[in-house]
Amino acid sequence: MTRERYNPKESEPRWQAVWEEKKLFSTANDDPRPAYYVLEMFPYPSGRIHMGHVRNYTLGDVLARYKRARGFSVLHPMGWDAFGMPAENAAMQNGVHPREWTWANIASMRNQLKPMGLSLDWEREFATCDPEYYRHQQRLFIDFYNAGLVYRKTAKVNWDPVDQTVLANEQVIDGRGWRSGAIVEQRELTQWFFRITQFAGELDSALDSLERWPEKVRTMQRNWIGRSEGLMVRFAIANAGAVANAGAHSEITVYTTRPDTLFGASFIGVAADHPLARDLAAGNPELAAFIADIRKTGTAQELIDKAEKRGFDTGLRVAHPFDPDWLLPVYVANFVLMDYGTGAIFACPAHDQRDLDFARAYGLPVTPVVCPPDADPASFTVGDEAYAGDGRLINSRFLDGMTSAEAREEVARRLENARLAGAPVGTRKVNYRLRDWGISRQRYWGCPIPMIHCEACGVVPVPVEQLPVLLPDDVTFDKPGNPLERHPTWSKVDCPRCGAPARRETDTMDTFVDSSWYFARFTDPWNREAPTTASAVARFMPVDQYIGGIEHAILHLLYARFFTRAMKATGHVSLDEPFAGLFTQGMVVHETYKTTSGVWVEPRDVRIEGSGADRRAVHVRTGEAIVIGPIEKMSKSKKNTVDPDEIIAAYGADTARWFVLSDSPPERDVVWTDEGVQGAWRFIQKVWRLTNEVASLPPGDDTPSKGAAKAVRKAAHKAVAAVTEDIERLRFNRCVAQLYELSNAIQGAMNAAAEAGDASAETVSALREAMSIMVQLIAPMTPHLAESCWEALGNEGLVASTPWPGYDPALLVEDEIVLPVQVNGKRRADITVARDADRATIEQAALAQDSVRRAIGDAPVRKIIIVPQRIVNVVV
Ligand code: ANZ
Ligand code: ZN
Repeated sequence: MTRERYNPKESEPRWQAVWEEKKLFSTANDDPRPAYYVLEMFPYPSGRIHMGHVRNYTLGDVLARYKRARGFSVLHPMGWDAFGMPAENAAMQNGVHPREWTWANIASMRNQLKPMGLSLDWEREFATCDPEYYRHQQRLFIDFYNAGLVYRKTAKVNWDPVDQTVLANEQVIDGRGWRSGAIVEQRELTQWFFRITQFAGELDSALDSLERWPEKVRTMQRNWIGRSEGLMVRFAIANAGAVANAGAHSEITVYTTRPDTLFGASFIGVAADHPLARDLAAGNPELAAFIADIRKTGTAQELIDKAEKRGFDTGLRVAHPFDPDWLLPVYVANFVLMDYGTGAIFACPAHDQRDLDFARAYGLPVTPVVCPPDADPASFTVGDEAYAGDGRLINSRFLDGMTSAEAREEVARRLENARLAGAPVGTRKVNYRLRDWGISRQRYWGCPIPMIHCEACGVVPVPVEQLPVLLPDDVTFDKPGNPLERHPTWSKVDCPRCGAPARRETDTMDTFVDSSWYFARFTDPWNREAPTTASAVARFMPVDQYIGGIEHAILHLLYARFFTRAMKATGHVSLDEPFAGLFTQGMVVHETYKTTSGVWVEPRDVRIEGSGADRRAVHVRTGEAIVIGPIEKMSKSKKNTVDPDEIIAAYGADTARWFVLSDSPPERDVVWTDEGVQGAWRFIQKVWRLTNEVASLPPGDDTPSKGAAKAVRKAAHKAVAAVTEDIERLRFNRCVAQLYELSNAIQGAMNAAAEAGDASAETVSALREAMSIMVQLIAPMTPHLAESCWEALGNEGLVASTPWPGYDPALLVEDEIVLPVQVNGKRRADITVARDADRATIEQAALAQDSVRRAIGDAPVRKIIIVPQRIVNVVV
């Protein structure tokens, strides 16, 4: 009997070599079996993998291995999201070239990933910074351009003064650059845009069809897209002649979602960039100065929402659409955005907080017109807080008494029929908050935009046969700004159309572009002619299960959904939605530690002593007392990280994998603890010990089994059913619990058989069967251990290529049931009887109970009611 400890240092590399040699995880595109595509969000090559990666890839790997065992041809690839600022920062700080830095990081991270034993198809690996990848991205860009999905416009942009680049609105968080943390400024630049708004409606409505996406993510996307139904309303300008430069304007069109509040209108607000404001400013230096001033705030919504409300009275007056004698002032207002709706609003201060703040600042009327359901219409007033909800209309002439919904409809109907200069005053309109995606970045380490600017021809795409537009190698990083722009020759080219000297575009693409189609490229990364191959896309797409962090719930996923539609429109794929199933995993978190003087200390330098209320920490080397802080996401800044390399070196990959799967549901955070890791390690040793005990059982003799056989078979078959269902639903922590239970059942059966002296053939083979099943079930999670056990049990081949076990449904049926017994409706006892026990047996068992007999006493039993499988009632 082997009593040796399981040694992952020896077995893990050995099994990895065997899998690789047999090319077990290479996926052939012409495999006749049905395909299953599981993908984890690919990593940025920062240099080292962290526990978040370990968790993410383990989750995907369990599914990949399971689906393979279920007979699917599984596509499970890995690559690198390799462009981006950190490489340039490294170049600036350490003088290392971004390319070298990136490829060196990729090499070391690949070396860290391989020991995890992930069942990846490494033959499909690519990095997005490889010209063999980005040339195809340039091709897509040109195809999108020709399809009208890419355009250039001058726009106000968010400028990150530290990274010296433009940021998308999505990349501005609390008014700061998402990467640099610098306060964002506003600039006017000519930029390249993807026309994501063309698909706004589809991107919104198709969310309903994504049934295997978390509801939370769908809601976040829905809010981001921001569909609203409203009304365009035209207001006639009453005094254009009296205001300088207003002559060309006779009306202002606003977009409103609250036409019910029209009688609460107090003023009109137009954006600083509204054509009317621009024209008026040309004749009014004071207004021009005001506009220049408010431009300093960034373009991001949250910035504008937070900024103090400021306005400028243009002197213009417009007529209320329902009352030509009611005139409203027109302000240029800093909270009105040009790129939403029409860039103009009517303001109703009582029912919109921004309007209210503005009205209070400028002394404008505040008339409530919607009375909340719980307020008294006669006395309802608005103080500092607008009432934004629905209610009953007041102070609104013919709308009075209507609900908000009725009033919205009534106003829309009337204004659709009213005329101004021969056209309807009101038009219904659906609007989206979503804006087009600005992808120009003034950076070096990104995919070059394949466009050429010619004085005579304008913008000309690089001819497709000349792709890729390669990044030059000889660039400098000694000053901020775009190295491509200051390169002496790179941007100097001849115009492909007329041959005249022209200028290459020096902007590169936002790195979110790179990750917007990599999943499609994985289906055929060998195609040199085109970004995708129709048959491969058809075979593998959509991704059956995509797994990644919730931080990508909006941007990355929305861009990928847009790209898939744009690629369909340009003939590169034939589907709309890239990810049929989405799973967002929780984070790996850990306690934080500090010295008493407030310096962060790494977990590896801390020893925990005592437990419960007495639990305390000391520094391993100095013995000084350490303060235990809250549990937080592992981060370098708080030094509460645990290095996967160290864990794998000490315990092996299987222990790390088992632990990240075991402690909490995969969508929740998992707390990394030393005790947890120890527990995982002990379980792995236990499975190994049990395997060897079962493997060394002598062949059974022909005495009849003493009953242990059936119990252990039942436990194993039940575990198959339960683990199968739990894996299908990604409830891996429950699989872990099932497997703990099964190991206990096998151990129990071994002990019982030994005690009873039961060495029957039936029992021995039941134990062997149960142990083999245990090994098969655990294989997706701890694949190396499983191979070693499979070998020790003397089974054929590799468990990694063995079909998933089935189960015998008959063994899942409980053959005994518990029935409550009542006497005159009062519960007195429970009896355990065979599921198919007959009436007489049940009656006899019920009446044999002491507590039942006592309750009956001397009274004669009048009848016994038995509700089959449910209850027994004795009536006296
Ligand atoms: C009058 C009104 C009264 C409004 C009221 C709201 C409350 P959503 O739902 O997000 O589409 N709005 C329209 N265009 C704007 C712009 N360019 N800049 C700033 N605000 C703008 O928002 C629509 C509402 O936002 C519109 O409805 C408009 O104000 C404002 F009690 O019209 B509302
Ligand atoms: Zn030209």
